[in-house]
Amino acid sequence: MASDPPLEALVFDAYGTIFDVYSIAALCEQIFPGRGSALTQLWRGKQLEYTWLRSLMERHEDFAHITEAALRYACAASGLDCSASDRATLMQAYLTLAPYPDAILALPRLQRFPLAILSNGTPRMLEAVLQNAGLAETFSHVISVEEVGVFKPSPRVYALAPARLGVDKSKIALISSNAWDIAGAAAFGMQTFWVQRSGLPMDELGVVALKSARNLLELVDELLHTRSRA
Ligand code: 2OP
Repeated sequence: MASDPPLEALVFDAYGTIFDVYSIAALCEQIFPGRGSALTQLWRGKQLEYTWLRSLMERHEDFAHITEAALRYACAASGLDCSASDRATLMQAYLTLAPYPDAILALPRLQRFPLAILSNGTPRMLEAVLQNAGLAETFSHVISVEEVGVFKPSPRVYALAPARLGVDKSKIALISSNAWDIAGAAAFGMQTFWVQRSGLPMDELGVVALKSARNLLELVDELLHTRSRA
């Protein structure tokens, strides 16, 4: 909306926005020929479901444990026998997920802003995946939900951004490919930019993003010119 104040910081979701969680399908396919894509989809869906359920149950477990639990479920539900060593190989691969090419191209153009990561990932997972992608120096702040012990879309997670950046929430952009993450950040009072990688419609959660685009490159001009300081 025109009434939104100029942006002073950009906060990025990690998994699905900067990093392609489906890039692990190739390894799943190698281990389970013919089943890689379906297993990866089920694994990601259950991983997110477990974050929401554990937050509602108030039984927090970190994202590394949840990701492995979701993998065990996805293999069992698919009738796949996943050995401890296969699980270890897949979990290790989660630390080296491929960054999206558009993220690699867009992020250097946004360095005018303080850039932060705000993610369900543990500090160790985020450090590893950023390092592996050559993005360790790109973000001034890497903020994990482990600081508050609850997952997105809890407002306690989004409150970490203004607290760590020292910028009012109304002047912070949350950039995510996850519609439920956009909804949580918008409900909290941040400006939201949705990277509609899936092509699916916005979830019906009572809020819509300020702007949506198919990838991060399409957002660069909007963020630099339309939404930043006059
Ligand atoms: C995140 O990075 C899981 O995409 C979600 O917080």
